[in-house]
Amino acid sequence: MTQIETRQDAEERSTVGGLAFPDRFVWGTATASYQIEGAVAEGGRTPSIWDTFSHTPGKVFQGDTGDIAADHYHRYREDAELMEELGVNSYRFSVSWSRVIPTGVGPLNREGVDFYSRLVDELLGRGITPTVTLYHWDLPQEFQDAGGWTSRDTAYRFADYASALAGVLGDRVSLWTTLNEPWCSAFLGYAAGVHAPGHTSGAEALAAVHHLLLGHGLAIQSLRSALPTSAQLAITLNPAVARPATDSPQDVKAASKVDGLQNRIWWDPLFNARYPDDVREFTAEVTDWSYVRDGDLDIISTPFDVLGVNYYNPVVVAHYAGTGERSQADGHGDGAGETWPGCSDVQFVDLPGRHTAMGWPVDASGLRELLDRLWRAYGKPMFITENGAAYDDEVSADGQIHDVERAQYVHEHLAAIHDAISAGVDVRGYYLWSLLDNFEWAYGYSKRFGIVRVDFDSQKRTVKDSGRFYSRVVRANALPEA
Ligand code: IFM
Repeated sequence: MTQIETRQDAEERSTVGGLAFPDRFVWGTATASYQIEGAVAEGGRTPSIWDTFSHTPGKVFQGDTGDIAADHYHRYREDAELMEELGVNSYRFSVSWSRVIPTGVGPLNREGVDFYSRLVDELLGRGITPTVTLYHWDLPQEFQDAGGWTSRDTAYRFADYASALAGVLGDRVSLWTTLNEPWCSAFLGYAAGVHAPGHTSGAEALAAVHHLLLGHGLAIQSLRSALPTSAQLAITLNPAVARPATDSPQDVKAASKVDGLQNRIWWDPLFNARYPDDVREFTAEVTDWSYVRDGDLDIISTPFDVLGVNYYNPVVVAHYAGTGERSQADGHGDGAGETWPGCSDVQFVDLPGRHTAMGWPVDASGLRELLDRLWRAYGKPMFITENGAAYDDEVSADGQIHDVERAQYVHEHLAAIHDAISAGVDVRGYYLWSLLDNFEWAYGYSKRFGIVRVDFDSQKRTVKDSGRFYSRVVRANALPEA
């Protein structure tokens, strides 16, 4: 333990008068396969849609790709050691489908499985509980060639993959998440065109919503039958806190549309086996929803155990009357397409105050509000499966990264979670996004979310001040006073 203070140091510094978290609260960090692994052509792995997209000129900032990324495929031991030094007790990572089942169908690829198996063993050996996400956006390219998530078949193949992976990791992994942020897969991938596969069709995005949900429901069923009864099953969503810019009925309606496409289009089918009427109505201009078949919603609403919540910022929404410049400050970049089908009368208004390097406002009250809403509506235990911030870090003369703003961001959001727990909301853990600086999708390596800096030339890892701050919180199981 060279860089990070010891448990004893931390306890001494700990938090007299601070905010204590419940016993057994899960303290983790999160990553995703394509963002950190690299080794895209090793061990039998075949290309995913993100390999194709990132290698297409003009799609990713400066032509960056995940070919090497943080080289985690070769450095997973070092990264697990870092986590142990930080003191985190859980690690959420995603599995590359095309690494474990090249081309997406067929038998398991032993080399691919071995990588994740070794990773899991390494973590367990260090007292870190592995949490698996099955799908964090890197669909095998062959499925995209056959329609991707617009094709019903992809949902069934996803369930096969879930079942196969459960068979090899299920003896050691107890928390499984099916999809990560399916909103991004559907709307950024098929409507806005800023994520793989880069399509710009509202109709495709809505078909993708349905098939992602169907894939989730089928995967929950196959995981349930393949895993021990103690396994915890989840889906991770990125719900919006969509605030109307004013109390005017038009702004309220605009915010409700965003709420419909980012929240209720997922929540209603998952928890109540139906799609929201208003969403079906205002999207009728782009789709007839004929891909929803009898029985699908029963599958989609198959019960799961815990809800994964990814939260970064709230948005402010206003009516757009069709004249003048339409503000698009929804924080997802300028796609060639329309991110929000059926919402040409909606615009996004920037919030005043602090922003991260993504241009996202810093406002932890949104997380507090969201947790309250979800808990009151569904009563499902929750994990914060992602939360964190990108800033333009600088390496100081002392070789360190004094990222005060990131630590402050984490502090404020943990305080919001603590407040929610104190009010009776069942939040069981927190996974900071991200352990490492990594490939931030269309932004390439220009945005750094890590609490550990990665020098992408040398692959050297350096714990940032935010990492030291998080380590103190984790070890004390409490948040120091601000
Ligand atoms: O990097 C992403 C992650 O892959 C999904 N959630 C949001 C993060 C920050 O943009």
